[in-house]
Amino acid sequence: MFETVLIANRGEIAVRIIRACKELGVKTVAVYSKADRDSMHVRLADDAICIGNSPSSESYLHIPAIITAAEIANVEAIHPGYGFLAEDAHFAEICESCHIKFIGPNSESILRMGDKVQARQLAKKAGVPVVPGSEGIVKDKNEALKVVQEVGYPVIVKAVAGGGGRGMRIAHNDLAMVSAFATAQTEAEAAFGRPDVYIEKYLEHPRHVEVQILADTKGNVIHLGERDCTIQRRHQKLLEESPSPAISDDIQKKMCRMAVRLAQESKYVNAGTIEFLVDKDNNFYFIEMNTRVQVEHTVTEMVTGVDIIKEQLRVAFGEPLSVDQKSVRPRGAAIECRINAEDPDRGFVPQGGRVSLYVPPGGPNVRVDSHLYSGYVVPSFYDSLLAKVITFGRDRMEAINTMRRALDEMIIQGVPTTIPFHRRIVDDSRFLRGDYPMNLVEELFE
Ligand code: MV4
Repeated sequence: MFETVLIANRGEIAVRIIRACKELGVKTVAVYSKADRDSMHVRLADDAICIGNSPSSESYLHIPAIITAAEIANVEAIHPGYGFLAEDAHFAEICESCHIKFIGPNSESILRMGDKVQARQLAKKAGVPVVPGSEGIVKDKNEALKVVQEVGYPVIVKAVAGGGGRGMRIAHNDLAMVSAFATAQTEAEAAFGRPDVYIEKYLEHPRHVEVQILADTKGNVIHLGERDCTIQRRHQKLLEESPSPAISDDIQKKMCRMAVRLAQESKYVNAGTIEFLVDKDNNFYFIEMNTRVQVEHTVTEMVTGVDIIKEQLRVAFGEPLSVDQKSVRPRGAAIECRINAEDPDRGFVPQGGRVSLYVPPGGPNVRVDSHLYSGYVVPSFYDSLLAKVITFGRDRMEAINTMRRALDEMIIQGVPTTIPFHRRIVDDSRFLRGDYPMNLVEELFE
């Protein structure tokens, strides 16, 4: 196993990775910006190097500073976490060329799956259902109107270099199509440096269900079941659960089988997530693949008992997965609530500040992944995630009851949080029935 690993991230995921490393006897090197001098991941790591000023561009996104820190600390590998450089193929390539193991897929996989049209074509080739839509990139509005003739309105225009909902535009008729197409191209150019867009049939009120896969360098590819991430607000996931309450067992089995097939076909290695949409007729369609560990990996860990970060470290070191498909038997149900420093009653506006008192929930079947402590100052330079509360139950209702109890126990004073939002969601009748629409949040809060 590696001797020393650098964590090129911050906050709760940096703490999470340090914990996995410690349990494997791996030494850890934290990197931090000036704003994060007093943060938890700096305290927990064996060593810590300041890599620059507070803005992400001058620290967590500053590749020369991170590589320099890795060289100085003489680490064998870098774990990128999620966000920041986790899906930056250029960064993975630089690690490879500096003989520093990038803990994740190789740069070629990141590049290919980051191109949403290539990913879609790969899925099609692997026999994985994709949303009806354009073959590839749609060059101009005439081509766009031709695609619409085949699939019919409504359609959604998506950025090839986008993902996670960024740069998407919906159109319900030709007039709207023309402007949506032009706007999506302009936005894609501005946001991703590539104006290329593609078109899909717009699915009304789909469920967002994703499959966790793990693949090692020995040809083993397994899935760890699915997660339902339908409760989002402006493409930000707020609550995730496993298993999905919205799909039948046979759909779930087919979806997981398809996810494994796509990973095999694309010779994927390490942890990855295959995202699907499920429509109201229970058809599922591949939309994109994430080549990183995700915030919500925790609910999969709770129902399978597999430590996904440890598997990432093992695979990166060249070891086989410590589990095979037969030994993965998800049981029970798990729910994760993302506690953000945002005020749900003021449009979820992010707000930093000093946490005067932090009392996490505890007791049976409660897990809290967080970097908070009493007195911690939440910087306003980074995303607003403060903590993830994850609860487990033998069935979904038990997990919900435990979540309700955990949220009532949790104290975070000094900054506004989304705790009241989650408290309302876990009491909402549609949520309790498990048939919540994708815009439940907008309906409840706006
Ligand atoms: C869609 C869609 C409807 N039709 N694609 C893309 C990124 C992913 N995070 C959500 N995305 C969507 N893609 C087609 N063809 C609707 C969404 C969507 C969504 C889907 C399920 C649950 C919540 C959602 C929130 C915003 C957008």
